[in-house]
Amino acid sequence: MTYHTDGRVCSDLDPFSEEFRADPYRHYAQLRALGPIVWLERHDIWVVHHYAQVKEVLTDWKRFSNAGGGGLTNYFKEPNWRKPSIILEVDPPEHERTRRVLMRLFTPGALQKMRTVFLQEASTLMDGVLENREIEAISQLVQPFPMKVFPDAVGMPPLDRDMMLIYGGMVFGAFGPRTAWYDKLLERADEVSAWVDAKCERSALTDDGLGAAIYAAADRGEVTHAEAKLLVRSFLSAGVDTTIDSIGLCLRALAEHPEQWKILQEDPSLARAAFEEATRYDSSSQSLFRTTTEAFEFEGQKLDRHQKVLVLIGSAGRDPAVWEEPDRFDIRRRITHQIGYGTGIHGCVAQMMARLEGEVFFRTLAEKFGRLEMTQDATLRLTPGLRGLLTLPMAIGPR
Ligand code: OVM
Repeated sequence: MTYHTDGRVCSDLDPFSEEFRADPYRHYAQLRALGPIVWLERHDIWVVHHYAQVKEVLTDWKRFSNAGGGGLTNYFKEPNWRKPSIILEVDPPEHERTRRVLMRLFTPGALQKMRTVFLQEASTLMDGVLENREIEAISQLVQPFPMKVFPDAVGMPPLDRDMMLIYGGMVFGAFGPRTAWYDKLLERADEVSAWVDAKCERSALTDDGLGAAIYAAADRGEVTHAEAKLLVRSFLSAGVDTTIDSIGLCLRALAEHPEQWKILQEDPSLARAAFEEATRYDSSSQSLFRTTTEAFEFEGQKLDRHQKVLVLIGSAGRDPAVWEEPDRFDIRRRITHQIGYGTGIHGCVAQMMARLEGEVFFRTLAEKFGRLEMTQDATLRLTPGLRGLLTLPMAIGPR
């Protein structure tokens, strides 16, 4: 239902409902048809959903702040379940200092070193998986890869899979509305936060990983040691579930488009392009939040101070104003400007590492796998702040 009050375009669509998230792209098209900015009465938030406005909001950090929180909870008005992130949930000038420390970790040299290790891990993992003919691809093939290479790169001992997925579920689940599901999820918040905290201590890290490099920056005075610990926490928060879900969705896209899988098999060097296209076509990160810092007019609508704005990057990836046949998954698409990692000063700081994980995963898959078919429909992992698969049953075979 759509209506207009005080010149506002309003809608009762709920991007956090299971129904919406089961098939978001159809609903994005409905929203795009309503105009550049729409008021969502279910949550009292604004939403933008065209590529142009998504980009504009993400670039304009002065009027669209991150200090109001990464999710629906408005930090300007209410407390949050965990200490705010000191990189995601702060604005300049504070943000510059913390961002710089993390940005420096992803030099071409550092990524090159990771690449060698990732290739080895992917190869070992996939050889093992290929001993089967039928698999549940999320738990057997997709999850194990980031779950291994990510903590190794950070310098952490192997992560307890269940705890890690519960924590990730909390971080991204708490980006959504306070429902019964939310309360249930956060029942274990104290226990899980304590687990994560312990993982981020300097003494729990090796001395040659990304975590140690963050603490070394603290030794040099670039951040405090307490901040270093929170930056390691940001890695753990943003680095595991996101890549698992992205790889899972890309795998499904390939299985659903056998002609694309064939193209990739014939030329595994397309792996990076395939992963990039999947990040446009069906991204694990569908939405982000910003909060207005003042009252102003935007696209003819009056925005008040401290209002939440939902930024649908998943819809930007399907905007026909920018993409030819946006609903087509095409790994040979010339794609240089998709914004599944966000953009601007808060654009994913580890996006080159994420791309590397995807590239290595799908290159190795293309080199080793022949048969790659879904045997049943996938089931969705229904975390409000993140899109991903819970299960993906497949029939597989070597090439
Ligand atoms: C953080 C954090 C958590 C979740 C996502 C994210 C998309 C960052 O704690 O810094 O970036």
